[in-house]
Amino acid sequence: MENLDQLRDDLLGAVAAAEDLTGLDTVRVSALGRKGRITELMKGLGKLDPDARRTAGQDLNQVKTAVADAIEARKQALEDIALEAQLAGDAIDVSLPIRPEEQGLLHPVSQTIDEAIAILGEMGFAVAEGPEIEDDFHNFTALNIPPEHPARQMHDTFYLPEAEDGSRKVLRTHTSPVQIRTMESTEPPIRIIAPGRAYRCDSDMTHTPMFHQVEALAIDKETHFGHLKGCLMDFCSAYFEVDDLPLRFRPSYFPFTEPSAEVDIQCSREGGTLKIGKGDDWLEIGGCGMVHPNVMTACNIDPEEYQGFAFGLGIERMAMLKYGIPDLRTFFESDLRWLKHYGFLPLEVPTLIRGLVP
Ligand code: FA5
Repeated sequence: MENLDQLRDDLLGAVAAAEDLTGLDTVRVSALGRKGRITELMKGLGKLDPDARRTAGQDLNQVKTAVADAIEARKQALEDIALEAQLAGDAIDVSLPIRPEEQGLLHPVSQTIDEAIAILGEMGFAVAEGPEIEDDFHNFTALNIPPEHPARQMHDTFYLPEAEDGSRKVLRTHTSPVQIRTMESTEPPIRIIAPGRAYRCDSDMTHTPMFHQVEALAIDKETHFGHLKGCLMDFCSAYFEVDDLPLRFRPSYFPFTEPSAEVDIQCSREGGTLKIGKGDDWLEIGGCGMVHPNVMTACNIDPEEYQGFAFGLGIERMAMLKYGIPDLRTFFESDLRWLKHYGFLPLEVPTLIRGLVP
């Protein structure tokens, strides 16, 4: 029988020297596994005579127990070391500076819509809504633009695929269909505004394929063009925060209003910047007029009893002028530098105290 003291010392030394759980398991297999050194000695006990077997058996069992206990103790110690290392790696260093947090800003379109609603709301207009995918009747026909009418070509329309009945819906080309939907469902007097998106196949410095308008409709008895002018002038002075705003009504044509005008604001574009109220240029911000009797009749409102005015202003054009943004296409490029420069703090109440760009 091998020298058991030597064997025990060898194995306990190997257990103590195991640096990780894998190394420790190798020692365990070499000692106690199926072909381990202790196991082999156990198998050899049977060849000894009974007295020698008893003594050798007891000695061998002591070695086996000592080695097994040492392995268990070392295993526990190695697991503790591994846990300590993991905890040390995961530790939170409270002295590190916090990561910078990005704060979102309101897009100038949202800010302008908020401001327009605040001012027109104060004047007594309520907000109305309509679908962006509109039928031909509400976008054109009820607005006195029958099929084949040349005015349909003024709106570079996005058409949806033809339905089974041959009709084709459109992406609304303006917010004016909300006028029709409101007149269909509401008894006069009416005072609504409809801010929202509109779509036209158009793109240059002052046009984008998707843009926003705010529509206004007022229907009452004895409403006249003076009301329309006064309302628009008061709105523009409040929005642009300028008392003697250089604004002009330019005679124009819309099939759904008569008479009709376009509203222009004086501006300059010198040096690539847009400035309101200076220079000899004009930027159109919207169209307006007295609601055409045919439109009232299509909505079952008697034009002999009621009159009304309506206007539709381009939100981006209003923002361009107020904040000096020269190219409308930049509104929708999602450039973070642009958004940071022109954006507004989200929790700011729609404000009228913001000054014009110098
Ligand atoms: C209209 O859309 C009429 N519905 C406005 C109206 C309403 C007239 C009620 C009378 C009564 P117009 O096509 O001119 O009109 O557009 C009105 C304004 O929308 C323009 O002055 C401009 O400010 C803005 N606009 C039109 N097309 C675009 C575009 N592609 N991109 C950006 N803004 C646009």
